[in-house]
Amino acid sequence: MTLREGANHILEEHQFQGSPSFQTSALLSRCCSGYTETPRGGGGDSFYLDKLVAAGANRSFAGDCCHCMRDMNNLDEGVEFLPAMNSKKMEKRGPRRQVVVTVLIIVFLLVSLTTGLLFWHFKYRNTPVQKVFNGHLRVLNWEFLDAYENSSSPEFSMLAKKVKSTVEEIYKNHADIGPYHKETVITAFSEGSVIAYYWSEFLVPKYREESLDRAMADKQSLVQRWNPRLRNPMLKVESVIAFPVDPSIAHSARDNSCMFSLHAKEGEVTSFTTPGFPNSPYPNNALCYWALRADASSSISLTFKTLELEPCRDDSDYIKVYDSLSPVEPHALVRLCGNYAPSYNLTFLSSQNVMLVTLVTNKEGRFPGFKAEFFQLPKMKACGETLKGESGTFTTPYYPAHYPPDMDCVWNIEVPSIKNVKVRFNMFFVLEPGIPVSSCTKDYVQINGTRYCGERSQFVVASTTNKIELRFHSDQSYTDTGFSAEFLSYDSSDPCPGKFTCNTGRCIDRSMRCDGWLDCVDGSDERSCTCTEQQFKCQNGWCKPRFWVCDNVNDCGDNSDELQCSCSADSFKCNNGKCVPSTQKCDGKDDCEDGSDEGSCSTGQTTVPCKEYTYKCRSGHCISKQNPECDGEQDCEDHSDEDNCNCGLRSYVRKSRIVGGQNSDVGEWPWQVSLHVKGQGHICGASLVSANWLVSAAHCFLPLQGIRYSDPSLWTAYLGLTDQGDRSGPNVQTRKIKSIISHPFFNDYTYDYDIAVLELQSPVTFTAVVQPICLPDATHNFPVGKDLWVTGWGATAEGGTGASILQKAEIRLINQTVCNQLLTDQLTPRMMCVGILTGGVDACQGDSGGPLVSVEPSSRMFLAGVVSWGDGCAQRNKPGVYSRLTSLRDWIQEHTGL
Ligand code: 4AZ
Repeated sequence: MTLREGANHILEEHQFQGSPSFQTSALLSRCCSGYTETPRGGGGDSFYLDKLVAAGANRSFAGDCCHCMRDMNNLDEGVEFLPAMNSKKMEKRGPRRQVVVTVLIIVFLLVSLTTGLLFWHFKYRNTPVQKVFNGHLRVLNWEFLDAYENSSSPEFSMLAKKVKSTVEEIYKNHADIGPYHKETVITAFSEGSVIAYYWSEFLVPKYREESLDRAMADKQSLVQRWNPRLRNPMLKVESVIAFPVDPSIAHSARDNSCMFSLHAKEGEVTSFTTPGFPNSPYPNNALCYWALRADASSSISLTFKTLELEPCRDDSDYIKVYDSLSPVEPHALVRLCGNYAPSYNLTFLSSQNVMLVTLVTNKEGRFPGFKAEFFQLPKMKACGETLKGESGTFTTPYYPAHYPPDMDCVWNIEVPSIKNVKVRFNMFFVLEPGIPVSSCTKDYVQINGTRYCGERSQFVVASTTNKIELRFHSDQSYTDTGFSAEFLSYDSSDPCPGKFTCNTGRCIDRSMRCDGWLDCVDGSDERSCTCTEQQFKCQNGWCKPRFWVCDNVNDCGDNSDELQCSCSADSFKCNNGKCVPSTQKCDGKDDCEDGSDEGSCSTGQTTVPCKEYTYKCRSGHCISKQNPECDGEQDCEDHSDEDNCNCGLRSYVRKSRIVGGQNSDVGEWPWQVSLHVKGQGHICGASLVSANWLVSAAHCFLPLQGIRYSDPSLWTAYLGLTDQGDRSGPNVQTRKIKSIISHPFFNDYTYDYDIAVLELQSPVTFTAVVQPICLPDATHNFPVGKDLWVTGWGATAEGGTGASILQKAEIRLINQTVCNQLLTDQLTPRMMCVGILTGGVDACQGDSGGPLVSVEPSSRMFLAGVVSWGDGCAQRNKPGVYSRLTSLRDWIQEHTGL
């Protein structure tokens, strides 16, 4: 295959305790409303009431309550009920009665208000929150002992006790922390002098939570104060810092049934797995910790060899790796869920001699888990270098592994003084979750004051001098695989000799300038163009080949190439661009000649008269819905449209991030088959369509140079293969061929009907890397302009040699009429053109027989074509030709039963 290179609105504590207005309202409510509830001994409420007691509030309650009662009694005494006849007395008493009523109303209002306030205060403002913090501190005046690595050793317990009381002392001295502290547990120690890891639990009123968080995360605020009683504190500590954790994680931390402590052995690789791996799935509702350590002057390299967890969701099972022995977010290196292809780089480096791996699982799902390996290596001393010369290469530390956190590297690059220098990043992965590439505030590459971060395809940064300084910074959390770059010297007057220079500095072929294709990532090759006779001028100014106009593809970007093609108001636009009167839509006749006016004419499971373009259910009834097979909806009454749908899905969700390159990942195309002939190696491709059957191209089995290639005994099928050099790998399945059936109408001159089916001598086993592709129904519509994928080990350039690693290319389905013009009327209805008309991406010799697949909206992949022929490979305006599966579908069914 040839491929172009591709609120603190709340009262402060003193107000809470001493505010006169607050005390008054509390008093009225408790006394006058008869609220006599006393503080309960335990639970959250007692905490706040204890505080009131401490502030003397109870005393003032009692005192003021007496006044209140007295006032109330006075009022009661003043209300006298008189005989109605005593009008004189009534008149006399009238004004006094008004006063009494007014006072009563005021009292009532005050009581209601206070009750409300108290209710709000206890119910909401003071709701106690349980908070757990994970943290670490450095003990300066203590030597590390190996025994500290074992939490059940007496040495560990002794030091843990000391650290605990020191931490408690520090907390006690802090007004935002001390009153709320419940418990602190020391979980681990590591070298340097001694770093202690711990978690602390707090019970804090909601409105004090923020100030607690702030105080706990502030290195400056948590300082050891001299306790006058302890003239010489046993431990001298610094860098006391902690971060909140999910309390559910911290609580399970008390249960050490799934906690492991491992120390790297010099020159050895240590492996560890999830419980039960690989024979049984990891447990539900689990929290597991693996504390990894290395010697003091070493760092750790950790690799997940296999990893298969529950697919990623918000609450799915996950693994988190930390550059610390404390599971704190600011030191998190990665969060992993789902599954990863074996080639995905899952190697992580630590900045120090410790690492923590945690597994958090929910209550459902059964998944295998992981196998991981780690070893120690000397801590990196310097990062970056001075590079001199005409050209050279450099990478981030440990590339392609994830670079370590907390790094700063500087490369000073200098080329000969008469030249300028540019840096080309061939791979660039400096992505930090949640950080927009516009800010690059965490990990970044900086050149001439500009920061670059995120995931980028190949790009170039050029300097207008012979020197360039490149800085790389990684912060304490989340790392990526980094970059691989080269520096090149160039002549400032001609940066791209014989080529066009994109504004990004990239050099492209001159022929690519103003050809309608964006070859420079910034589109600079298509700006300031004068459109030629053969080109159409888009409204936005781009020039595009005229034959792209009205091809159903928005080539201009502003759709202006498709605007003059719309059908009149009373007509219907067919998928092939043809206009038919609206009255002909759904009239039971294929007026469009591609069935599109008769597709999607009925709803639900309504049956329609069977036609060429209607989908026939197994019952014999027909439905009018486009592409109903295996789309996840039951369209036929007998559900036959959703039968035999165990196809077209990859096992690995995460693929390797290969940008620009076109190597396939292991398991990325699990239906791809390599057909070998004894003594000749790979000859053709094929597609696995069931456990016993392959689909390939008839021309692969034509006799040649006296060899009868139609003889099945010559052939061996390799399945689950990615690298031709690794055919004996554990995932590869080999099968001999039982029979080869080529289409009887195959024409070895025109290559019409270029299709064959091959029966395997024994069925294959479906695995993560061996899966069948879905066969489309004969009525399946693959629209013009759709992106399709072609894969194979064919030649990487016309006349070149085959690839060792399975190649992939994304190409577009081209309008049949347009293509027939380009290929001088050589197309038949059994053929279709798919390619990139600018050239550079195509199938080539050796890809023949291999799959051309379409990703359907259901995410299943369907076989759309079989690599057949072409006028050379990857030439401009010479797309590859493929056998059209839908036209040959009935024949496949006849011979395979599928
Ligand atoms: C071949 O010879 C071949 N460019 C396959 C595909 C193409 C050309 C040649 C398409 O097998």
